[in-house]
Amino acid sequence: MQQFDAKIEKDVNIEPKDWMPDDYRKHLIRQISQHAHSEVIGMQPEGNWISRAPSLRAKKILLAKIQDEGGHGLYLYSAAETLGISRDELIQQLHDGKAKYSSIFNYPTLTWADIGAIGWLVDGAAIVNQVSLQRTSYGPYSRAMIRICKEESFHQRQGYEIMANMMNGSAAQREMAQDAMNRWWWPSLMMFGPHDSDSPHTGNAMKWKIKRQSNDILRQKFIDKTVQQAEVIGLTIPDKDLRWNESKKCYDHGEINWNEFNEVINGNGPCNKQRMSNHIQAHQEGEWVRKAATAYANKNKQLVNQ
Ligand code: BYC
Repeated sequence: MQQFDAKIEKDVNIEPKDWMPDDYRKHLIRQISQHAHSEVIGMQPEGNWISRAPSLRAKKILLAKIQDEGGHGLYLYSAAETLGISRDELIQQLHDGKAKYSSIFNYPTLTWADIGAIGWLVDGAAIVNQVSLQRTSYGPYSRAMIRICKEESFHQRQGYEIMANMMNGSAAQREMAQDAMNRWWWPSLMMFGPHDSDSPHTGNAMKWKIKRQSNDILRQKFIDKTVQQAEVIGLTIPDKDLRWNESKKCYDHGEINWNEFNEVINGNGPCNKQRMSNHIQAHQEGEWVRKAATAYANKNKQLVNQ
């Protein structure tokens, strides 16, 4: 325990074979697996628009982005597996409702502008959180974050480009972009989790340097950065209480609807049931692929050993 504490104190990464307290291991399995599930479930709202992208260029970019999200899920499942849990167990926890995924992916993508809003706001919020997590204390999670952040910055730019193009377009396109902004702004703020005073896991997460900054600090960073980006392209943030606070040098903002947040994370958001049933169906239909891949890998192992 003393060696573990000393490493945390000196910012030395904890690696899979190092001794670690059980609660640290459990905390990481919970957070990393929820993060992995979010990446994979997050492919669904965007996948909804692959066949309806407005140009071949837009379609190619969207396909590449969604493929990246699947890849992020794989890096993260691999990081979680180093803690002694199998991929099958992690997926089972998701299907049994024991593991969560990000609240944001329970909202529908109604128009093409929603793809812009996801890239700009959702990936933008994810980047703020993940840049901070690059310095998390668990080595495999930290390394996965470094790689993921590089790709997410492209995602954020593709979303902003869609929004900027629509704001330069017709009145109907500007209206569509503003409508997407109105629907995605508050759920994006909820991605950072409850206020610090209501966050049961933040105490341990900060003590063990799993989280380097709290939910509220990261949310504030995201707001301060995004307000200016919205202004540049002429979008209005749907918060009447949003104003610059000169003494604090940051934006004050209105209260988040925590009832809505709690409903969504407890399975009652607009798309929770659809997201889970799609995931379960895809998992069942993919069983033969997993079996074939495992058989192929085992066959190769046998050949090497002969
Ligand atoms: N949604 O004590 P707290 C992406 C839960 S995907 C759902 O503050 P913690 C992308 C929380 O789990 C990137 N649940 O917890 C993909 C806990 O419940 P449990 C997603 C939430 O862990 C495709 C309870 O509320 N990013 O970028 O200290 C396309 C109390 O919360 C949420 C990550 O996953 C939520 N928003 O802090 C496009 C980041 N918030 O577990 C883009 C990694 C809270 O006790 N995760 N809860 O049942 C984290 O940084 C932290 O886990 C959180 C929560 C900040 C989310």
